[in-house]
Amino acid sequence: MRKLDISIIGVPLDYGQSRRGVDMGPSAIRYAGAMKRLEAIGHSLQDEGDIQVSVIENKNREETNLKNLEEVVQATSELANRVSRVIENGRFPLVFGGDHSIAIGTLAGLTSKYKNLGVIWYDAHADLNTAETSPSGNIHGMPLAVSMGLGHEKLVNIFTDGQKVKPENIVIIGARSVDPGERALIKKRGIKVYTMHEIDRDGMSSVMKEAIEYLKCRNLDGVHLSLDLDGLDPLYTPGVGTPVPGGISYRESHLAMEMLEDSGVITSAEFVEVNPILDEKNKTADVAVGLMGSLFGEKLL
Ligand code: 4U7
Ligand code: MN
Ligand code: MN
Ligand code: MN
Repeated sequence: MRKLDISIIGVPLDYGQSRRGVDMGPSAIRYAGAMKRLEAIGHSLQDEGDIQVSVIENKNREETNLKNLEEVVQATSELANRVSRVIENGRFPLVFGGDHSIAIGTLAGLTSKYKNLGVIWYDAHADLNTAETSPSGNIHGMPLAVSMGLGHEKLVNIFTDGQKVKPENIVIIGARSVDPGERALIKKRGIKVYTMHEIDRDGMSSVMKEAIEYLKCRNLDGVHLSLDLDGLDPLYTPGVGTPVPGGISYRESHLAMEMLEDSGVITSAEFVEVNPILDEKNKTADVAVGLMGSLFGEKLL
């Protein structure tokens, strides 16, 4: 097992969507014992604290249907800087959200080191909307499109200009709520998606085996895991803002994490969309920390 120097970065951001409370995600995940859990496995942990999220008092806000654009730009720019500093110091970035718009910053920061980065997007949603296709105007439904260089220029040009991730280096796992514009983009760019259909039909073991092999054939210099807790069925993770029934089970998710750990491909990770206000006794944060255990090498025996 790899012994890692892990740096935790919290991002208390809830401006990427419309339900308050997900800004308390980082506290909930810390409270659920993330540090101790990973230290017990043998990793060395450092908590870098939370990045500062500001309310921007800008009277001349530009006309856009993107909600809280300036706030999301500020927080994700700051996060990109922090992530790039962590990897420059040879440490493994582990980011706690916050809503999924934070992935714009994480992926941007990772490009300071990784020039051919792979991404595993574990989510009920594809997060491939742009201002034109978004049904909601919520930026947490856009981070994967932004990282491919599509969307509002202020988001696309965070940290460095343009595309951060190639569409053929992305694998989405657990999709079951995909908007028409997203579906068109998936087809057009040939993005690899394992929906719930493939997980039901072939089993998680076969899906993860294929996903890992697909990424291994792509000559990547790193693979980022972006895990939205709504990828799991809301039975297991009720504390999320956009739950979709018919999701990935608890055991399937642990298996997926264990297979990623066995493969040794993951070089950074983030756990997002934990909303303690919508949760039942911190259940969702507990599941997040359990999954981190499996991802970082905790064994049953
Ligand atoms: B999450 C949605 F319309 N697609 O764009 C949108 F269904 O980060 C939901 O995956 C996005 O939780 C969910 O608003 C974003 C909607
Ligand atoms: Mn989602
Ligand atoms: Mn998401
Ligand atoms: Mn959500």
